[in-house]
Amino acid sequence: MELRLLRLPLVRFFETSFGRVHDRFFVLVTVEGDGATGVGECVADSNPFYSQETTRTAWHIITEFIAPTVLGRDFSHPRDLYPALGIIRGHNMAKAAVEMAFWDMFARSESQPLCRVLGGSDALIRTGIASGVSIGIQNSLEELAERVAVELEAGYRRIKIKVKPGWDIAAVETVRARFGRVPLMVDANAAYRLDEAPALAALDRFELMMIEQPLDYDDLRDHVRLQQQIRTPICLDESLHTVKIAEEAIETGACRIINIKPGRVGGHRESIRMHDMAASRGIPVWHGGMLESGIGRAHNIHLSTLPNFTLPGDVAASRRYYAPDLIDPEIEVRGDGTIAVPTGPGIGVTIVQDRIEAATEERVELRPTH
Ligand code: OSB
Ligand code: MG
Repeated sequence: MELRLLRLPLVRFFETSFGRVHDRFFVLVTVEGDGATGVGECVADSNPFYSQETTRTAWHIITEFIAPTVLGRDFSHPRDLYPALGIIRGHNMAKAAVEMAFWDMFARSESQPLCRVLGGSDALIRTGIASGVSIGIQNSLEELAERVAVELEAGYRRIKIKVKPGWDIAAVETVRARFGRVPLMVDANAAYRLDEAPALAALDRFELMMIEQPLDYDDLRDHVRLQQQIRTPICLDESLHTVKIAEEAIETGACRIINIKPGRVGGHRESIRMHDMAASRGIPVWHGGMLESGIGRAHNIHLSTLPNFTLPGDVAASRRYYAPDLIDPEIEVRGDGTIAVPTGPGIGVTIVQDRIEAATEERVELRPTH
């Protein structure tokens, strides 16, 4: 296993309710075995604002705990990796980075595209996945309208705008006034409290597809109460770390839609389980994004081919994030708002090693000790 610490500048800053970022600082995992290699990208950020994990905690957990548990061990299938890490509580982003590298390696050793190994639907593999965009908080409403215009022009199937108290009603109103009934949703990244329910109920008249994670990152109870006071469906992101919590959220009415990010739930296996559980309860899911490079993005595209990913995801073109991306050709969105599923073995994209080297700040190789 090789770990690299990479820093990549974003094409444009990205701002959420917890702040503005200008680059991504992340761990890239490469695993080798069975005559094949696989790569996984850790979505933990340099700060613990979206979740408790950071780039450095992921590095620590992988080197000290995950690598010694998995290296040199026989696994007949990548689905067996996550359960083998059960003694490690949490740290799903660290686990996911290794687990996803393992899936890529497995798919390559079987000479299959990852989507086939994950159980993607023939229809989505053929047509490509529906792509949406997540637009951060901007300096002004005019700037927001410009961003939305550019993305609609590119063909994206759904617009998501980040909101927080003070950047919500006017932002949504601006988009509706300029662009009419385009598929629109908002993401608060836990910026509100239950006593602000009236402000959120005021969004009902805009017929949003959903409001994502309005309340605390670790809450279900207040979301249940909020959903009883607003018509807009609640979608949960931060609150759902395990399939069991997601089940509880559905059963109690804390959400009507689920955002799946493999990093947040511990990798592809747990994402598939969450997807299947939601499908069996008639709850639609969509694929979230974490500003991934083309490597993590490719993993996300393959996972998005599972049949209950019925809503457009936050999986967009490379050029919105990195120029150049770490892969060539980069990921592009087509005029109809879809992204083609790479057809080669594994994640099916070509990594440009020079760009990896240029972005690397630290590197370590880990080997079996037994
Ligand atoms: O809440 O979905 C989120 C980015 C970083 C952290 C959290 C989130 C996001 C996004 C961006 O919304 C999605 C993307 O374009 O990758
Ligand atoms: Mg979100």
